[in-house]
Amino acid sequence: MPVDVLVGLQWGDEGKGKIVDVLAPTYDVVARFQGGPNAGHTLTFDGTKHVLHQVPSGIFHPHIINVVGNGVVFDPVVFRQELQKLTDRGVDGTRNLFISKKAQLILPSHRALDRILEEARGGGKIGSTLKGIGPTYQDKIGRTGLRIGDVLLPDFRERYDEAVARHATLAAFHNKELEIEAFEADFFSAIDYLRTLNLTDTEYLLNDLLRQGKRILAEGAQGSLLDIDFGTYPFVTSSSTIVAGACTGLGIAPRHIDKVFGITKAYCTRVGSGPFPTELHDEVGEQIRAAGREFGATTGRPRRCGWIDLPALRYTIMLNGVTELHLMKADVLDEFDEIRVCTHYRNPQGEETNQLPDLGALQTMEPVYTTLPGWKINLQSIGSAAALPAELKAYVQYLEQQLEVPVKIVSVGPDRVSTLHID
Ligand code: 2SA
Ligand code: MG
Repeated sequence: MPVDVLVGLQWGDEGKGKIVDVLAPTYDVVARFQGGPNAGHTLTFDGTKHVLHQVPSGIFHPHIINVVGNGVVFDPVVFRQELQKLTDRGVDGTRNLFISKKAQLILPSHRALDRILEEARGGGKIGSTLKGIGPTYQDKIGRTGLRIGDVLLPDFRERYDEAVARHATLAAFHNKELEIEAFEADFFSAIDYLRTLNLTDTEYLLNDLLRQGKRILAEGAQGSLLDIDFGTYPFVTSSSTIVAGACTGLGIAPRHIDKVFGITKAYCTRVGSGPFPTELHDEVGEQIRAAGREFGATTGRPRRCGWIDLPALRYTIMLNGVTELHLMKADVLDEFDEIRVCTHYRNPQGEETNQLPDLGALQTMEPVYTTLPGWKINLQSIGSAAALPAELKAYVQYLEQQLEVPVKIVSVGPDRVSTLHID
């Protein structure tokens, strides 16, 4: 079964881009199945840091076919900029790149609406990345969206104008104007560029490749706790970020899926609003943020930081059927005397649970911790899993025992080479 899926088990930024980059050489295809320019996948190698938003993380490997699937919302302006950046660094991103004609197109008016709707929420803001994600998925589900394939139709401009007129009505409802004129020239020139790329029915392409025995890695964006159904709704993104999203977002049947890589940090972060039971508001949280350089790869926002949360991880491992865990950014905890792990929650009545309750209840939960000793050495210099300090090995073993899934990778630094495989 040649499709493996990689998903984030927390609120995004688990280090998925790095792992795709490390695993990519063993695959023939890397495919994005949901999300869009809200994603920021950071890859570091040969001393250079690359941040990818919409381009699949297989792009640095010339033999890999990169696919932007139908489940994605696609901003042509951001995409062109990304490809240009890659070209400037000597990477030809377009050769083996295919974009689904069924992916949804993000228009300048979607971005404008994202801002207007977020402002209208007053105190209940989602903390959107303001990339137009929510309004574009709204149009998709409302059956009024424009798709990539539409750019090939002779009446694309009319369809665009109709959509913008509809969006202007929505903005007017909030006493706002779209104010997108300044962005339109850039948008249409990006559309012209888009027409020169491989726009195709990627579900046929992927299934043909499967028949040929090719191996596909589906690259998830954001994290499972931001999933539209199972995340901390309404403080979520607008797509299916769990493994099921790979089937609908690529047109691949479940029977083709084999391994599911669940990516988690050795601690936990969140950008945007919403509940985060283990969040630290003290200097420990500050220390994690500083050591982990925890700022959004897309928006630069400081990320909220806290300890690892086992009830949340058990939940997302269950939803995704995770077959192996990858523990990221262990080196960020190098300086800590002790590492805390939230094992379960306690509600205001003193009752304990190890399940993730719904939003209202979740906000009142108090995390219950167990404490493990820190390792207090610089992990970045360690070259093999066997050489990891005993305290980190004990931490890994504790997680495996609690979560009932093996940890197969421990990452001890941002570079490709700081990725230690456990046999
Ligand atoms: P949106 O823009 O509608 O998807 O926002 C809805 C919520 O989803 C969160 N979200 C994210 N959380 C973490 N990382 C994401 N990507 C960027 C990164 C974020 C950045 O990789 O660093 O640069 O700030 C991401 N994308 C969406 C978002 O914070 C909202 O809570
Ligand atoms: Mg990110």
